[in-house]
Amino acid sequence: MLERLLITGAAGGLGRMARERMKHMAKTLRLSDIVDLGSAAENEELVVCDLGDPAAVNDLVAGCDGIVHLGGISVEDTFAKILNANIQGIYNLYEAARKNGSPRILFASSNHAIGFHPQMERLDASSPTRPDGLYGVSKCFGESMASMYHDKFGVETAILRIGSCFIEPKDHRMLSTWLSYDDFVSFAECVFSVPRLGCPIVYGASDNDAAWWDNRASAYLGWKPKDNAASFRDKVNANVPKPAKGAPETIYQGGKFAADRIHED
Ligand code: NAI
Ligand code: 15L
Repeated sequence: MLERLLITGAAGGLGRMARERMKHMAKTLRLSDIVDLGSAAENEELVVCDLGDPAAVNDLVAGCDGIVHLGGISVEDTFAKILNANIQGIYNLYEAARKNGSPRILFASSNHAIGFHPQMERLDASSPTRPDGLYGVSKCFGESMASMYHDKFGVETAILRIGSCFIEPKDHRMLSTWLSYDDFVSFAECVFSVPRLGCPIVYGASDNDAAWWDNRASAYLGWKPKDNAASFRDKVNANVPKPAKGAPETIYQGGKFAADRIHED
C-alpha cells in the first residue's frame, strides 16, 4: 500500500471516480484540482492548486510516493489554456517528481495522441504518434516528458493512452475505445504494485470485441481488463444514430476531434 497517493484533476469526471475507488490504494489520498474539492474525508488531504504554478506543484508533490495525473485540459481548447495546464503543468509535475523522491506516476494520456490514424490500422506501443489537435499534441509532449524523465532520472511512469473512460460507451466509436471504471482502477493497482514499471505506453481500453489496439508490449504488467463494450452494443444501436459514412467518427481513431477547428485565443 502507498503512503500518500496524489490524484490531480480530482474534481473532474475520472478524478471523482478515483477519489471513491482508489481509497484502498494508499493510507492518505492527496486530492488536488484548480477548483474546489468540497470537504475532506478522514484519509484525505485537499489542495487547490494551478498545475501551471511551479512552486505550488512542487509543494503538492512533496511527500507523495505515487501520482495519478488526471489534471489538465481534457478536450480541444485554446493553446493558451493547453499551454498552462498540459505543457507547463506536466513540466512542473516532472520537475517536482525529480526533486521529491521520484514517485511512480500514472499519466492519463489520450487516444488523441494517435487520433489521426485510421480506424482500420491496428496500433501498438511502437506506432508513431499522430495527434489530432492541440490537445493531442500536448499529450504527445507529456508522453515525451515521461520518457525523458525515465531515461535521464529513473522516474517511472505508466503512460495510459485512454480511449473513452466513462460509465458506459456513449456512441458507436466507443464500442472500440471504451475503458470501464473497473478496468481503469485495476490498471492503477497494477501500476503501483508491479515490481518494475519502467515507462510503458499502454492503450487504455477494456477487453472490447471491436478493439483497435494491441497491448502485448506491456503484458509484463499483468493487467487484464475484464469488461467488454460489446455488452452495450444493442443499447448504443437502439439509442445513438449511426454516423454518416465518411464522417470523421467512422474514419479516424480520434473520431470527431480530427475534424475540430483550432480554438483561437
Ligand atoms: P475532466 O476535464 O473532467 O477533469 C480534468 C480536471 O483537471 C478538471 O477537474 C479541471 O478542473 C482540472 N484542471 C484543468 N486545468 C487545471 C489546471 N491548470 N490546474 C489544475 N487542475 C486543472 O477530464 P476527465 O475526463 O476526468 O479526464 C481526466 C484525464 O484523463 C485528463 O487528463 C484527460 O485528458 C485524460 N483522458 C480522459 C479520457 C476520458 O475518457 N475521460 C480519455 C483520454 C484521456
Ligand atoms: C479524451 O481524451 C477526452 O478527455 C474525453 O473527454 C473523450 O473525448 C475521449 O478522449 C474520447 O476520445 O472519447
